[in-house]
Amino acid sequence: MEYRILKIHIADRIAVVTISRPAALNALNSDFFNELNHFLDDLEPREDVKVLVITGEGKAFVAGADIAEMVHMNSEEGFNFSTKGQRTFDRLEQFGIPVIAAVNGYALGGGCELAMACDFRIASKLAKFGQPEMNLGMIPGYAATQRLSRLTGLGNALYLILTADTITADDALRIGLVQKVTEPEMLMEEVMKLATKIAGNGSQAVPTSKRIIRAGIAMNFQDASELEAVEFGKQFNHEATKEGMKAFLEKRKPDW
Ligand code: DAK
Repeated sequence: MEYRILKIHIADRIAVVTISRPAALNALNSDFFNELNHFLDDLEPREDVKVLVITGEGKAFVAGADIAEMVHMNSEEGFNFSTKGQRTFDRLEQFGIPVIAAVNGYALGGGCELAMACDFRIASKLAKFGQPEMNLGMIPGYAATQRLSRLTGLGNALYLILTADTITADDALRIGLVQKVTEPEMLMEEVMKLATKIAGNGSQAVPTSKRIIRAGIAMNFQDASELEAVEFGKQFNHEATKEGMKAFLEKRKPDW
């Protein structure tokens, strides 16, 4: 597929996807969802890629769903657009490798929801976050009503969605919406450092941890702990686990 919106760079076990529609502040349209799904189809079976990074080109990460496309939709098209977006974001959340949002600028509406569907959010000091849908007379549609409260607590989710206020990266850090804030010029360096660190950790242990943490949050504590025990046991079938323990005992770095 020829990508018109996504720029893709894969090296050293890390895939970086840059959303590139800067003239529209990278607003999410149908073509974006088609391209991202196509890319995820290609990436899914690859064993050489351990971490996915998503960022935006220009002054926005993503300024929301594409209002210019949405304004012309009838109810059936709106339903299809909604379904496609929700499935894509769920897919990212469940994707087999960790996904990092490198939030370089505006992350508003669907853009904030995209960042929240990723596993971590590292933000430039210039980033701004918000769910401004109320200003358009609508509610969030890509799960902000659910993910924002899980990430930041009920009060913060109610505040951000009901006021439609935009907050700074430092405030996003304070409420737990992002994990780290960097100087703008250091953003990609910090993100690549984090991605490299994760990519170098025991290869099956990273995706397994992600899967269990995400599955466990929807379970009661006892069932989730049982799931952990089952998965913990399965690891002993993996050479990587044996190698990690052997390397510790032999006082050397593991050879993964
Ligand atoms: N969609 C389309 N175009 C957008 C856009 C967007 N979300 N945001 C910005 N643009 C376009 C602008 O129209 C402008 O285009 P031209 O006029 O140059 O052709 C260009 O990007 C530059 O924007 P500005 O001139 O406005 O730039 P400023 O620096 O002055 O302002 C801004 C930056 C981010 C503060 C401002 O652009 C802004 O307020 N943008 C809209 C932000 C917003 O309201 N985002 C939320 C969108 S609603 C659903 C699922 C999801 C959703 C809805 C339903 N279902 C499941 C049903 C999600 C909804 C949303 O995300």
